[in-house]
Amino acid sequence: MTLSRREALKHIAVVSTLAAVPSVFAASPASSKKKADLPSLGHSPYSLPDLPYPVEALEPFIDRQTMEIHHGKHHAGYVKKLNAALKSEAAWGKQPLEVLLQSIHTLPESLQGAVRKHGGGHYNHSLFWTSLSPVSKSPDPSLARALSRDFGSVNDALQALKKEALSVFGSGWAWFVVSPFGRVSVERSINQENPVMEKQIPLLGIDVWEHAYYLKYQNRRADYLDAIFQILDWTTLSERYQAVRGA
Ligand code: MN3
Repeated sequence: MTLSRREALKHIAVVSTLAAVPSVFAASPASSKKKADLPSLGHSPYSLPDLPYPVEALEPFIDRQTMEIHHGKHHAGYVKKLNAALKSEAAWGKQPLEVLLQSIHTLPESLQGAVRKHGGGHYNHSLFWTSLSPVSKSPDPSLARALSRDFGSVNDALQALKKEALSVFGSGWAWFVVSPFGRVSVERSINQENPVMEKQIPLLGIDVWEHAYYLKYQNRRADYLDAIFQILDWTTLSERYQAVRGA
């Protein structure tokens, strides 16, 4: 399928505004400047990324069975359905996932629903797995200073994120987003929508779909959030923050 001229122009306009938006999947601060226009999730066909730790590594905070189903079934399902939707969309299929998400309002109608659900699902979970670690340290001075400036303290920032996460009705996500000037704020989204669709830069997304916690925590979403805060990968979050600040 080829883009109409009008669609193509709209698309180019969107893409040209994206060059300055850094990928949050930068591998390290050293490479972050080069990553700005090279999102590492790439373009279709997508594949399910490996977890960056063994499937049971986050116990007792997140149990093995939840991780197996969440990563191996739910996330895998988003990848499969996203690939299926993009298979017949030659032009859009070559675009990086972040570009598809940022173009959500101008995508052809036939593609919009699939990118919103499964593109968002693939992006959000890829970000989520790499935001957790069995070895949680603490934010580096630059991120700690930003959180203290914008919320009062690192703990106040987490409490603000928790409040936002508890206010998600039904399935969705709670987010730390970073402005290009380094200001951090909290947001929430429904289903698999995310800040990228609003051209914002996510630093951290917390999955509050029941599939993320129900086996172990049942209806106790607050307990799940407290557990997640014990296993945040502050090293990666700090690198992401620096990548945005340094871009
Ligand atoms: Mn999920």
